[in-house]
Amino acid sequence: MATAPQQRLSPGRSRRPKHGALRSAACQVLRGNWTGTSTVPSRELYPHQWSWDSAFIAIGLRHLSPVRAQQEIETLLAAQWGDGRVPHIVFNRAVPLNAYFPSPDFWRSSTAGAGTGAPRGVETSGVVQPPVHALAAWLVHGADPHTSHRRGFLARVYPRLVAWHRYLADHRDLGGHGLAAVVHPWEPGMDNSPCWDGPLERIEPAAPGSFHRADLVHGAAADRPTDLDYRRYVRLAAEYRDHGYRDAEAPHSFAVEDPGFNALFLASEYALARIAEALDGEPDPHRRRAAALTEALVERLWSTEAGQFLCRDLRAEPGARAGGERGAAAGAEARAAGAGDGHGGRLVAERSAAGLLPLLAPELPRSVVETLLRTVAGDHYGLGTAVRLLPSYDLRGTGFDRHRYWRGPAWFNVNWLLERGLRQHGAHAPADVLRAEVLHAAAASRFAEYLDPYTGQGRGAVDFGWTAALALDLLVQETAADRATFPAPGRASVPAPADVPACEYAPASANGPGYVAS
Ligand code: 9WN
Repeated sequence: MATAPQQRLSPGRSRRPKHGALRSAACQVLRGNWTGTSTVPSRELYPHQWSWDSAFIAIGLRHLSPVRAQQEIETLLAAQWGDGRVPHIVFNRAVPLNAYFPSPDFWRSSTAGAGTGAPRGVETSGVVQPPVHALAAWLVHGADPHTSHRRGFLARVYPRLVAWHRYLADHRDLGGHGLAAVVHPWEPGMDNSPCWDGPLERIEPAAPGSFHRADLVHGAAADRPTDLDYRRYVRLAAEYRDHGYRDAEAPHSFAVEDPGFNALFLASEYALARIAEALDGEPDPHRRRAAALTEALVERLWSTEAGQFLCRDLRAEPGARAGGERGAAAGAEARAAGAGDGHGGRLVAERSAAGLLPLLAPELPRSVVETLLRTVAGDHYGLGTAVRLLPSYDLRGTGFDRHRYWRGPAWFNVNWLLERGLRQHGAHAPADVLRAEVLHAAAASRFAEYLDPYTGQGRGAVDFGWTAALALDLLVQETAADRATFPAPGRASVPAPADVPACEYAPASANGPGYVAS
C-alpha cells in the first residue's frame, strides 16, 4: 500500500472564480430547475423531486429566496407517509411516465402503500434517502427567521420531521442497536457504491428485459450502473412493494448500516434539538438520541484497521468473506475489519466516503477525529495531493472507477458535508482549501453532477441542482468569512454579505404549495 510521497497540490484560492458570475450562474440553475413547488435535480435525467436533493437544494436556495427554500421542504414533507417515512422520489404528474424509471406505475405507492399510509393525492417511491431534512430546515429558518416565524415554518415542519426520525428509529433499526439500516442501494443516496457489491450478490436479479431503463437516454452507459445492478435494484424494490412496503413483513434481503446515512441522521437530530428550542420545546431528548447514535456508530461501524467507518452488512454470515468476490480483494484487511466481532452481520471491507461523514458528529472521540483527518489526506483518498475534491470511493480500491457514478467520482454534496465536518472539528485550513476547490470545480464544470476526481472533468448531468445550491452556500460562507469568523457549530447561518451582487430571482408565489398556506 505504500506509495512515493505525493506533491501537495497548490491551494485553490488562486483558482477562485469570480463571485458575482458564480452566484448569478447558480441562481440561473436554481431558477431553471424550479417547477413551481420544488426543484428538480436535473431537467433531463431526474425530472421529479428527490428527497435528499431537495434538502441540499433548500440549503442553497435560502440565500436567494428563503420562502422558496421553505416551500422546497414543505412540498417534500407533504408527501410523507402515515408511518413517517419521507419517500425518496415525489413524482410530478405532469412528467410523462417514460421520462424516468422506475416510474409511478412501478412503485404504485397510493395502492400498494395504502396500508402503510402512503398519500393518496400524490405518487411517490417507497424507499427513503438520508435524513438531511431537519438540518436543512434549521439552516433555512436561520436565513430569515422573521419570515419563517411569520409563516409558521418551524412549527409546521417540526412534527413531520419528528415523525420521520421516529420511522427510522422504530422501523429501520434492523440490527437492534440503535442505527438505521438501509434496505435498498438507492436509500443511502450513493446508489452504485462498491460497498453494495457484496450484499447485492445475494440478490436474484429481475429477468432481463422485464423493465426499460430511461437513464441511458440522457446518461452515458459507462457512467451509470450496469444492467445487472439495475436488475437487482428492481428485484429489491418490487419485493418491498409486494409486501405493501411493510418493514415488519418485507424480507429486506438487503439490509446495511451505512455510516453516511447515520451521520446525517444524528446531525439532523441535533438540528431537531435547535428547532425544539426555537419553538420553546424540549431539546434534550433529541440531544440524547444524537449522542446515542454517535455512540452506536463508533461501537458498530468504526474500523481502526481501515482508519474510518465502514458499512455493516446485516445479512452477511459473520464468518463469510466481506464484500463478496469483488470486495474480497481487500484480503487480510477485510478479515481484520470485522469477522465475527459479535455485532451481527459483518463489516464491508470497502472504503467509501460515507465512512468519513461521521465527522459531522460534534461528540466524536478525539482519537477517531484525528484518524479520520489523516485518512482523508492519506493514500486512499489523497485529498490535497492526488486529488482536489474528495472522491466517493477508495482511490486504491478494486472497485474504483473514476467515471462510474459513486464508484470513485467526486460529488459536491459529499464535499460540502466534508467541509462542514472539518470545520466542526476545528480543521479550518483544509476546510478553506476544500471550499475554494468546490467553488472552482462547480464553476468550471457548469455545475456538473459529479467529477472525474483526477482531472476535475464534469460527468453526468450539468446544471445539477445541489451542485448549484451548495456552491452558492459555500460562496456566501466564503464571502462572509473574509470579514468574520465562521460561526460556531450549530449556528444557523451566515447572512448574505452586501457585496454579493443581487440575483434577479423571481419572488416566491404568495400561495405556498404542499400542505400549508403561506
Ligand atoms: C436514484 C437524484 C438522485 C440522487 C442520488 C443519485 C441518483 C437516482 C438514479 O440521482 O440516484 O435515486 O436514478 O440514479 O445517486 O443520490 O439523489 O439526483
